[in-house]
Amino acid sequence: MSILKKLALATALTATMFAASPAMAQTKIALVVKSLGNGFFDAAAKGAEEAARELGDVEIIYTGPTTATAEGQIDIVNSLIAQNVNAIAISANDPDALVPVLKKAMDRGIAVISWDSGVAPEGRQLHLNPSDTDLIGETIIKLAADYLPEGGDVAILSASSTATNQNAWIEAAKKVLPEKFPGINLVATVYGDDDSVKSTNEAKGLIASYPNLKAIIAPTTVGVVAAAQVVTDENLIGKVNVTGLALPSEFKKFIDNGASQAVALWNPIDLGYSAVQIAYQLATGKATAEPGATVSIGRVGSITLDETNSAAMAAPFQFDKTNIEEFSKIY
Ligand code: RAM
Repeated sequence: MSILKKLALATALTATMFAASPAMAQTKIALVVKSLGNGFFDAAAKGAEEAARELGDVEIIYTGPTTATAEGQIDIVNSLIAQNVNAIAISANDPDALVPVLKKAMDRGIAVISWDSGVAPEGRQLHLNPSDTDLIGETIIKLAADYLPEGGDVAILSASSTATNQNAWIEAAKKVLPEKFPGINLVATVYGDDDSVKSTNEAKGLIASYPNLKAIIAPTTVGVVAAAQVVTDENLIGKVNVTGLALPSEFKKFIDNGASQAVALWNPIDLGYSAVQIAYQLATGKATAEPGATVSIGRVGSITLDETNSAAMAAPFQFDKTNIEEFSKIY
């Protein structure tokens, strides 16, 4: 080999080493969402990037399937294991279907948490709920009941039928219905899979099937927009009130046009930020997931884990015509 070639090779090797070393020092955290193209998760990803900047040595891999299915997420988790990520923070499309692949990830030394929509305890080290599940369950019914003094028929338009978070909120809602909201009659629960087209069709179906429907409660940011658009298009403003969990930036126009009186949500940016703070600490051994442990979530505060290693971030906010404009500029 000529001296020039040797020199060139040495330079190339050094360049590779320099390029590789900062990357090797990085903690790679995958934020796996239910599906891509959902504004709620895009807002969470903003928070994740903010946490990464604050922590300094973190790379965020924001990923998810194109449709909200467990199968799609299983493929993604397998490829993240192959990429040797340090942590996986997942909002799961199914509490059980992901357990085997997430166990495999933990066996390989990858820190695994669920956030937003949980996986069963054996498939993760910790679960971060956005807010208290019972509180959200009651809030979504109250949002409808507040504008139905005489009571009436309401229906739920959910995300996918296996989504852990929506199912938990719906169960909590059903628990409080008979006692706290005796006039509210839940006539149906349907599933739009966090897909705009399917959610639109399901909302249309509800309106066609239940002529006395007074409110559609959609505890999903995708479903709530679809339902409000249907109510708008079918000239039902003032007849059917749409409510649930909505991203102010996407939903402001339906508070403005009266298709909805009020909705609620926690801060999705803070949720993504908190998930990364937690995943980072578990991956680097700075925190341990065990019942009773207090884990810092940076600027958002701290959480204390219950007996299932779960905790809730913060209370939801309510948005109506007095404040949605302000919040719509943030998320
Ligand atoms: C959708 C998703 C997400 C949920 C929000 C409220 O974006 O289903 O999991 O938390 O709605």
